[in-house]
Amino acid sequence: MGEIDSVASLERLPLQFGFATRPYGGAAVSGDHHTVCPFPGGILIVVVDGLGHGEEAAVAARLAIATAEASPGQSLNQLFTQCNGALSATRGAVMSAMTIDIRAQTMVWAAIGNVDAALFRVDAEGRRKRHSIVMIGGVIGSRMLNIRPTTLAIVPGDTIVFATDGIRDDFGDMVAGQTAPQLLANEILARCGKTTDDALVVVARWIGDTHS
Ligand SMILES: [Mn+2]
Repeated sequence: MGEIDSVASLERLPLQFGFATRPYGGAAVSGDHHTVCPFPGGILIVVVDGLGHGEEAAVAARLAIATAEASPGQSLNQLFTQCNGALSATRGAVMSAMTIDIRAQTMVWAAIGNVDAALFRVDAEGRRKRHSIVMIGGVIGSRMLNIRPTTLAIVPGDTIVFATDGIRDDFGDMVAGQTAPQLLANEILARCGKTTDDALVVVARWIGDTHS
C-alpha cells in the first residue's frame, strides 16, 4: 500500500494516529518501523524493532512490516507465525501488534520482546486508567514463544501508545487529556526518547464510528 493511499483511506477511519521517530546517532535508516493498515472491518497496527540498529535492523523490520501489510486481516497468531518464518534469515526483531474490530469496538493485541504498548482511558470522573500489553520474551525470526493475545473493549477517546525501547518506559506520564495524537507522539519522542538506540512512538486514538 502506497503512503498516499493509506493516508486517504485513514481519513475515513474511526481512528486518529500520529508517530514520531529518530534513528540512532543521526543515521539515515532506522531499525524501528510501523504500519497502520486498514482492512475491511478493521485496522491493524504493527510496531517493530529490528535487533540492533542500522541497515541490518532495518531489513528485518521492513520485512516484518511487509509481511503484516500483505494480509492485515489475519489473526495475530497467524501474523506472528508468518513474521517468524519470514525473518528467519535476518538478525530478527521484536514486535507489538494490535487489531481493531471496528464494528465490535474491540481490539486485540500481543507482543514478542520489548515493544511496549499501553491503552489510556479517562473516565467521567477524570480518573485515568492504564492497560498494558503483555510482552512475551523472545525474538521473531529465531526463538519465538507463543504469543498471549489480550482482547479489550475500546471506547471513544481511548489513547493507545506504542513505544520501542528507544523510548523511556515512563512515556505514559505524558498522556493526559485529548492531546492530538501527532502532538503527543512528538512530545513523547522529545521528552522520553533515548539517544542510545533507534526510537519510535506511535499514538492512536479511537474516535468511534460516528455514523452509528
Ligand atoms: Mn531498540
